[in-house]
Amino acid sequence: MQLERADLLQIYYLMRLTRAVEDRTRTLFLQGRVVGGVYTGQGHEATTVGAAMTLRDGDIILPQHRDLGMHLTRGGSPRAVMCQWLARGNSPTLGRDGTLHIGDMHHGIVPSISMLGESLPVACGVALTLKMRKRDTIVMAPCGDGATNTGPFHEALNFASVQKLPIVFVVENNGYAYSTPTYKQFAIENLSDRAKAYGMPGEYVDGNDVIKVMDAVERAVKHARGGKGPALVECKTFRVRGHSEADKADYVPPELREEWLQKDPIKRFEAYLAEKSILTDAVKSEIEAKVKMVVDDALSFAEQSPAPDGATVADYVYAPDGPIAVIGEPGADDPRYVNALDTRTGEPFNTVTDDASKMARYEAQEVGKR
Ligand SMILES: Cc1ncc(C[n+]2csc(CCOP(=O)(O)OP(=O)(O)O)c2C)c(N)n1
Repeated sequence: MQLERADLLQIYYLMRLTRAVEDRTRTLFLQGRVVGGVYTGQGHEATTVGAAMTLRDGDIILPQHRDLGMHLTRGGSPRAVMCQWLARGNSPTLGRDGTLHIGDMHHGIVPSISMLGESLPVACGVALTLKMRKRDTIVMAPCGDGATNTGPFHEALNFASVQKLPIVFVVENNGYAYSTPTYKQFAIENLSDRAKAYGMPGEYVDGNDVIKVMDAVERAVKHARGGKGPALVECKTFRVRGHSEADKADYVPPELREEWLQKDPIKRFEAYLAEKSILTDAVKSEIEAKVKMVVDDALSFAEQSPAPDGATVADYVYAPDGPIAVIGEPGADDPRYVNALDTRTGEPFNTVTDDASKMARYEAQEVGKR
């Protein structure tokens, strides 16, 4: 895959930004300022940023709990992320949800579902929609090694393959599903072998080498975009922190963690860039300053943002009558504005779902029906 100097530095910036946003979040967590748990993808940056870099406008991703790198690479805003961590009223879920359930429909980012593996059938639904609409856009559906042992994973792979859906499954094999090591989870060497059982191409790659990740995922993306159906890439990486920041991960042998710390994806990419004389000390300092500025800005934006208004607590309990959201098609500037299809007429129209009086009328009507 041909990458220009600017692309390589952009990848490096995104990997550093992902790490820095998570580092700052960990500090906020220790200060008791994060509402809910903190789950990081530290060590996964080559996989998450590299995989997402292969996508283009209109493609849809369904990032999971280690995938902040995908979120930021696809255009998710660090300000929104910080607002979500601090549960501010203007966060993507309007302060209503935990840190993980962050999405951004304007950038084709579908929020994750807590139940392991359950985002994968949803990814199939999204891909089926794209296929029915004859788009040449695709879906990227990441999941962990643990998730590959759930029923929805197998159902999704089967359905995607039978329907020839444009999906790239990215399995982030990071050695553990919470405290369960991979050798207690499955009896095969490579999870990419599971692709064969469903009739789709599967390959595995060093998930800590961003160039190799992009290369492999690019092949899968080409396959999916070319109408040949789904493909799977297993990225072998490691979860260098606990399952969440509340987990000390005592069950991970220290020498194993140390071994993987030596293979840190950011350090490896730095060495690669330095060898090509792309990352000089001056360029590195410039990028570090930019990362710091973006993270500082995101945090101060979140700190100045209001808490949710308690009076609105019951808003959004019911979906508005009729419309369904059409993802991947940006609406107006209001982040809560969605393009929609009327389920009765099939006609497109726009709706602002946070219109309080409309919601109140709707809810009164619904309560009256019961
Ligand atoms: C159906 C279900 N079972 C258990 C959990 C609790 N849980 C959340 S994440 C996780 C481990 C996930 O492991 P893996 O898929 O390997 O992803 P990783 O966290 O390692 O990235 C577990 C057991 C859950 N969310 N859903």
